[in-house]
Amino acid sequence: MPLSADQNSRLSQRGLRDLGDGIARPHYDRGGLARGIVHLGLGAFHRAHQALYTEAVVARGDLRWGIVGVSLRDPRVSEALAAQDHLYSVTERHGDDARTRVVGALCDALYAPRQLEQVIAAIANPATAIVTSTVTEKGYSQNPASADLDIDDVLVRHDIANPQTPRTTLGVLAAGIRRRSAGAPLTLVCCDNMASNGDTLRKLVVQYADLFDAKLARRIEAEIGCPNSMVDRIVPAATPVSLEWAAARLGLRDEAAIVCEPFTQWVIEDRFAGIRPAWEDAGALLTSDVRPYQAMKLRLLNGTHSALAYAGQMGGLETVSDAMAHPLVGGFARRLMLEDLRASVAAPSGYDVLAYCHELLRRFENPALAHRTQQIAMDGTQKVPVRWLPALRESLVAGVERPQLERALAIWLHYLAAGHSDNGAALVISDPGAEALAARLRRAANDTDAANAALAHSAVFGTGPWPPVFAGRLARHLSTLRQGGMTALLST
Ligand code: CS2
Repeated sequence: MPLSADQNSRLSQRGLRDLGDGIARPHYDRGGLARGIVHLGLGAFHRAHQALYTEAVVARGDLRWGIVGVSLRDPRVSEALAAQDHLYSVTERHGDDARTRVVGALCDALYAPRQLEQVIAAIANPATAIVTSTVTEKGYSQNPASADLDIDDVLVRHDIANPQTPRTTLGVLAAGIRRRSAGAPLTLVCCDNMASNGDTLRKLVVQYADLFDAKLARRIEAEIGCPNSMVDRIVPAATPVSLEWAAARLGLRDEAAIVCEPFTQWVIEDRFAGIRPAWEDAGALLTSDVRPYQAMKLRLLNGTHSALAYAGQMGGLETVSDAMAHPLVGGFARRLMLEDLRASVAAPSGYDVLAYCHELLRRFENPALAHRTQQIAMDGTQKVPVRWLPALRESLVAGVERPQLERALAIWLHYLAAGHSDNGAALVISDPGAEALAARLRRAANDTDAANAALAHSAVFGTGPWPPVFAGRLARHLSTLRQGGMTALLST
């Protein structure tokens, strides 16, 4: 603990010298940073993931890659960062081990609804070669049933009518690209947990642009790079407790402090329109095909995470490590990952998937991370179709039963319909798409109707039919859950 620093004063450029010796910090000239990257969605994940890869590149002397961060929905992070010279700390913790670094690569933090002109100008700036994004699955205005642009969305309609003053991610991107001069190559790197995330972003932004400026749409198709990427690091949202902990460690207040796990991975398709940071020097893997990595990570990590989240919520288990320590829930998560999900994954070449699974389970058990099951449970109607349903459908087509995955699905549906945990505590469900599905479940006359009504909800389950035997098993699970809760289902 640094003795000279005052825990009540704020992290700042000047305050860097007061930090304790054990805390890494930027030693390069921050004032000399060019603004080569714009990032949309300035949440904890970006700051603990892509920004750290960039920080390592900048620290090696390539000052072209300062980041202009943009918040699209909530001003709090950009305000907190502006008040501390855009510096923030990242502490990697596993058990009792902790390593802290203050990151300097962020040059600016804008709040789009208030500073839209600056955001558009930053994307249009010829020095900007990359726009990265972490705006969550629902931030791309995609219609889940068709996988195309959701043209009925009110914000999309607003942006099509007012392309100069957009509110959506796609609208902001298109407005910036529209203003860029020709001959300044730009690459969009989508870093959200979606299959073929780069291809998806390209399709959506082209569909959006086509609605008001066909020339712009053709230009995006021809000139903009959209590599797919797989991102991985467990980064829980900050809490008052984690901020206090960071302040005690730094000896300074850091209102944007992050506490995350040590593990980090980034696999990016090497398909850039122009220059890019040498992220491989910081450990990123640049490769020609990201899809096997994406499928492996979305199914094994995110798929198991979602199951832990819903079982955890039903069992009153606050964090992922609590859920892993619960004999029934932990055992269920292990079998789900090691048996059902692993069998559905084709390994990337040279990859030991079993070792990957064991490492994942160890990461989930990390007691130093308060990763709340409620956080992971958010937006299930966006996550489940990516994390569980492809594996389930492929297996059913092949005539293979996936008992753990089917139980996970039943627990999620029960969670949506019940609205309270097994011991009666009210659940906080944060998912704009949930109500439509929950209403179908609640209206059903019995469990068979409920299973059929859920599977017919195309926004989540797609338009292809599901086998009746599978619907029958799901109905039986729903009935067990209704009568005895999650514990009864996982004890069978
Ligand atoms: C989590 C992810 O909140 C969630 O849905 O499953 O944020 C997960 O922690 C990251 O994808 C890990 O890389």
